[in-house]
Formats: sequence, structure tokens, C-alpha cells
Amino acid sequence: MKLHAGRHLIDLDQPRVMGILNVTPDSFSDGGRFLDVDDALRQAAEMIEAGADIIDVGGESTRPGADETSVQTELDRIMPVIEGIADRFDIPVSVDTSKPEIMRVAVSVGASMINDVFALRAEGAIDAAVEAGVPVCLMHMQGTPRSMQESPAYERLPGDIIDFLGERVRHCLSAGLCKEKLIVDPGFGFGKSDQHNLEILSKLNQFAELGLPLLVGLSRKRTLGNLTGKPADRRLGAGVAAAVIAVEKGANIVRTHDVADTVDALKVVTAVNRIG
Ligand code: 9MG
Repeated sequence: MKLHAGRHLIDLDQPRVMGILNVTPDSFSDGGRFLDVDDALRQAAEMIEAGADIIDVGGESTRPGADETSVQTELDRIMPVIEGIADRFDIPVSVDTSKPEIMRVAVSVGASMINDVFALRAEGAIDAAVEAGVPVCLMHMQGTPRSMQESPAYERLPGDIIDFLGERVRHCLSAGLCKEKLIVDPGFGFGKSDQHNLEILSKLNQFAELGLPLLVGLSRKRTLGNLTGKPADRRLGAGVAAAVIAVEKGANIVRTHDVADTVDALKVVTAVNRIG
């Protein structure tokens, strides 16, 4: 499986690591650390050096309870960072946004992927993605970041999520997106209890029925904190374990704050899986 992302070709025959770069004051783990463009570019350089395959740049926090950010604020935060990474480094940059205006500008300044936690449900988002012509990650979320953790409920797991993603894929295809450009993501922590997250992870192989690359993000998330009793910046072991389990169950791209350790762990998984 290969993903054409602008001038980049991402070979998904081995697991890939997407490094998280939040240019926000309020993200749950790295909020406020990379608001300065130079700090953000230094962090991108560090993640690339550590083996990241994609850098995901976001200018609006999607943590539970987060407030919405205006288009102009989001643009001001991410544009110089996306442009800076695309100019300086040979790596695909993904823009983490649900807003069509941001998708258009981000791709025009160098982003070669869209990561949408709202699965292109915002008005005009599908058209923006079709025009952009870059791969899009469609993520499942129940509710909105403001309300999603209030009382998440499912009839069947992971069936309800697979059905939602299948429906979004069909909708995107009928609107003109091509299948080769779609990626799906169960959206760990987005309208899910700890038990939901664990059940989805344990049955992750069922997402293969969608026939699309699978992206997962568990890095430092609350479920890992509740399991270990540790704060966000001490969930490395738990995050790496979750990434390894996800890849063993079919994930193609792992989104993480902890690039170096995740890359090392996935090298071991890949080497072992090549043998048998
Ligand atoms: C932006 N963001 C935060 N968590 C995420 C996850 O699990 N997947 C994707 N695709 N994006 C995420």
C-alpha cells in the first residue's frame, strides 16, 4: 500500500510514525510549548531526526472540553510552521484541522495531507479536500470536543465505528475524493470511555474490512493515564505498548508525541514480522 502525499510517497508496507506538533496554548500534553515558530521548527527537526515519517501540525486543541478557535487564529499559528517545515525538510506535513478555509491555505503553503478529527463533516470540508487533492484521514468522533466525554455510548464496538467510517468513506467517494487518498481512524478518546478505547484496541483488526490504511493515536491519552496512574508526560511506556499492540493488529500509521521510542519499538515489530 502506498500513499501519494504531494511530492512524497509514503510506503505503508511498514508501519509509519506521525509526529505530533501542536501549535496551541491549550493542548493536553504539549500545549504552549511550540507557539513560537522557531521552537516549533526545532521540535519538527528533532522528530525528523528521531525517525518521524510525517509531521502533523495542529493549531486548535481537540482535547475534551476545548473551546473553538477562530479561523484567523488557527491560520496565524500554523501557516509559518507548515511553510517552514515544507521548505526546510523533505517530509510530508499533515494539517490537523476540520475547517475548509484552513485546509485550502495549509495545502497552498506546503501541507500534503489533511487530518480531520471531524471526518470532513464541516460544511465545505469535502469540497476543500477534493480541491486540495491530498490524502485525508477521516477520524471517528462521537459528539464534539466540548461534550464528547459526557456520556459516550455505543450499541456495538467496534461495529458502530466501522459503520460510521464506512458511511463517511462512501460519502467522500460520491463527492469526488478517490479511495487511494483516504485513511481511517477510530478516534481513540473522542467520545469514548476507557473501556470503549480498550475494546476498540483489542478488536482493531476488524477495521481491515474497510480496506483502507488505518491511523491510530493513543499517545499520552487519558486512558493510559487511568491505567498507569501517571500524568501525561510520564505515559511513554504505556503509549509505546499501545502503539505496538495497534500495529500488531493492523495499524499502518501511529500518531505520537514520543517519536524516538515509538520508532525504536516499531523497528523491532517490523524485524520480527519480516521473519514469520
Ligand atoms: C488531532 N488528533 C488528536 N488525537 C487524534 C487521533 O487519535 N487521531 C487523529 N487522526 N488525530 C488526532
